[in-house]
Amino acid sequence: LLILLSGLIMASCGKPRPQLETPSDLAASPVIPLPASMTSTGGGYFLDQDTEIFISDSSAMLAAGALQDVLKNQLGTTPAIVMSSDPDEEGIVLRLSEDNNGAEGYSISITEDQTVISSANPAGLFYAVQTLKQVIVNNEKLVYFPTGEITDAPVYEYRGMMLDVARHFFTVEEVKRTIDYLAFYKLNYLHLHLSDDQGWRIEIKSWPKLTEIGGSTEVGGGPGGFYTQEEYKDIVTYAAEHFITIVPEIDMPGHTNAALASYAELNCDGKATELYTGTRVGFSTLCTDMELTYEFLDDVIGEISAITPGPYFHIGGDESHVTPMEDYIPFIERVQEIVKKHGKISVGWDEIANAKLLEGNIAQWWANAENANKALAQGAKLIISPANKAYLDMQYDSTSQFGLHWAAYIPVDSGYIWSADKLVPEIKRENILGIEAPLWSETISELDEAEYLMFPRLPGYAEIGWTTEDKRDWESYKPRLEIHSKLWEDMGIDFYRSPQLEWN
Ligand code: TNX
Repeated sequence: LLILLSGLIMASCGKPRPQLETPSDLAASPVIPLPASMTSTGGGYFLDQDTEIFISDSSAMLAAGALQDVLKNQLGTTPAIVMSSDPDEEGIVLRLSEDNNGAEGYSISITEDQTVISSANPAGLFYAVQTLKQVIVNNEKLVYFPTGEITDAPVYEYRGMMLDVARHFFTVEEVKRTIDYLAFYKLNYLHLHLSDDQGWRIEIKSWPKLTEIGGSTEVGGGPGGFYTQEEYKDIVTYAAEHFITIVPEIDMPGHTNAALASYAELNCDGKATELYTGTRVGFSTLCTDMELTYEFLDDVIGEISAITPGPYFHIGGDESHVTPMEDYIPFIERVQEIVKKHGKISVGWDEIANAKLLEGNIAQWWANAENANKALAQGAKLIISPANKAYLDMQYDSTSQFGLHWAAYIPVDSGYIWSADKLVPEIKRENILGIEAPLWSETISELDEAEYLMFPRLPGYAEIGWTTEDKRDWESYKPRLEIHSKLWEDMGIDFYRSPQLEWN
């Protein structure tokens, strides 16, 4: 306290201002994903009981609220949010301005008098708050922002994670916690794998047995579960409040046993299949030459699209090993038309590139570069999710408690050290919509098990999707990641203590 008091000087406004004993260094902040530029001026913008947050437009409210939460923890009091369009307010000013940095970029300018955050859109303001949260991770005693400038913008517009809620069901609360983690790392899409052989997880009002029967179990024979449409809407809203868009997936024509067990009439032979609780893939298919199949899909895609504000509907399309290619191709082509009719853009796993893709549709490369090239040849953009690099359900090594290893073991460094536009020569940055890290759930059934596979790897995928390649390297990333373990502990995340990192 003495040191603090002796350091007080009178600021120009007449209010005593604390001084730092040693210069601060904003540019050394352990921010993940690493911002495009950070420069330090060595001082401190001090926060106290009187600090206020100024916004000029109510659309900045979500970011202001997130900032309020961060500061409440640090200050013990809740800073007020004040409406003002005066750019010179002495406080933290959140400003929506025409400037620079693209749709999701932002800048933060910190002087000893003022902190100004600006962005063209509310999303950028929200990302700036995530950055500030990480800037102050080490600053326990004096509550200040180090002075200087940050300007930042993402490389890719699609930065996602997939959660498989079909193999094992995850509750609404678990999905919301996952959304919190994505938001903290500026990921902006959550792809929900809502159906598979083992379970159907979303209420379809016109086909109620999908959830009554198809939602009643999961891998291992547990009780399964499903989201009512109201619950799904609640997830969508919560995600939107964190600037995250939900991408719903109904996998087809394979991976459909749960639907085929629910309705006998969807089967070519008119007989319902048995529910399935194992982990094999590739044994089921919708009846592709039956008209009812398309009426069914029209209902399913229509009901889900009506409660999905985002632009994408994921049609799966993977591992349809028992659908002959001559049936698969017209099926995928017809389903894309249904998706389009309901106002959505189709995304599918890379196999869909064997069919003719409608303009604007997206292929997700997971296994087969040849398929990815077929998509490119049609002018489609790609989501990059190579299983041997980006699959969160791959084990870290042979001793990992959860996960599979059919594609690779993915230790923390290997999950980080790659670039989406360097995997094969044909696929360049302009062909890529973004990257996604899928988390399949054959081996996990609870959030803390998901956390074990996500952390410490998920922040690496966020950085690959956001930060330019010339700024990414393991030696700079590793110490930042190590510091983040403190944040994970605060958030109650059960992360894996990888031997590749040093944990304090
Ligand atoms: C392959 S990746 C699958 C999934 C499995 C996953 C397990 C993809 C499009 N299909 O059905 O859950 O491997 O890692």
